[in-house]
Amino acid sequence: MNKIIDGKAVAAQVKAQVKSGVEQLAGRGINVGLAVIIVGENPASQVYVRNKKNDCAEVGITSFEYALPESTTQQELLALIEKLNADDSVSGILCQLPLPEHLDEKAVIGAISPEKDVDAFHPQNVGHIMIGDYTFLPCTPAGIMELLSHEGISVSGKNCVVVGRSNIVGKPMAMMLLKADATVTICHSRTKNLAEITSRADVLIVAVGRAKFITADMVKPGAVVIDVGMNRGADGKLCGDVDFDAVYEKVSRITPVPGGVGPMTRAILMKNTLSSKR
Ligand code: L34
Repeated sequence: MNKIIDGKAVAAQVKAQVKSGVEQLAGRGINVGLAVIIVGENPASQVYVRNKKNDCAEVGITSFEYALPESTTQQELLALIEKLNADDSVSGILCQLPLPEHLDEKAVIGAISPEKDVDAFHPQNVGHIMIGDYTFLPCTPAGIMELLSHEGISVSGKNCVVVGRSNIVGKPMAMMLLKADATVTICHSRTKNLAEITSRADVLIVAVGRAKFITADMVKPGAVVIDVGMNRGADGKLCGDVDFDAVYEKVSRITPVPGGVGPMTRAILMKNTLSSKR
C-alpha cells in the first residue's frame, strides 16, 4: 500500500461535492460568494490566495478579491469588512493571515460577522468548537480530520500528539481530536522531552513552521504523521516540518508537502463557504 496520503486527490473529491451543492443552490437562484482580503505583498500569502481563487472558480463559487496595499489602515480594513458583512452577495469573508505588523489581527477577526466567518476564527465560532457545537470548523484542522477519516484512520482511544499551539491549527486541532475520542497531548516550544512524547504518538500532527523539525528518531514505528508545515528551503523548494525521507521509512502513513494538508485546507474553505449560505 502507498504510505503517502494524497491530499490533492481527497481535496478533489471534497470539491466535487461542493460543486454539486453550489449547482443545486444556483438552480434555486442562490449564488455563493467568497470575499478574500489580502493586505500587503507576502509572496506565500499571495500564492495561497491565488489557489483559493482558483478553487472558487473550480466549484462555481464567485470570488471577490480585495488586494489591499501594505499601507492600509486599521480603519480602512474594518470599513471594508463592515461593507462585506452587509453585502448579501458575499456568503463568506476571509482575511488572509498574517496581517502586516501595524494591523490588529484580533480586532479584524472579531469584526467579521460570525455567520460569514468561513475560517472559524471569530471568538464566537471558537467558543462553539470548544463545546462541540458548530457550523464552521477551521479549515486546516477540519481538513486533517477529513483526510484521516477518508483514509479509514480512526483516532478513537489513540494517542494523538499535536506539536504547535496556534489558534489556527494546534488548539482547534486538539479540540477536534478530543471530540473524536482521541487521547490528546499538545506540545510546544517550551515542552520538555519533546522527542519522548512524540515517540509515543499513534498519530502525530506537526504545525510549528520549522523545516525538517521532526526527525525519524522522534517518531513511533508505524505511526501516522500529518505535516502541516509550509517552509521554503534555501533552494526555494517547499518543505514541511517533517524530515520526510527519513520519517517515511518508519511510519505507516504520512502526508507530503506540497500535496497533503494544503489542498485540504482549501477544500474545506469551499465547503464552509457553501454551508454559509442556505
Ligand atoms: N485567514 N489565513 C487565513 N485562513 C487560512 O486558512 C490561512 N491559511 C494559513 C495561512 N494563513 C491563513 C492558509 O490558507 C496556511 N494556509 C494555506 C493554504 C493553502 C496552502 C498552503 C497554506 C496550499 O495551497 N499549499 C499547497 C502548495 C502551495 C505552494 O505551492 O506554495 C500544497 O500543496 O500544500
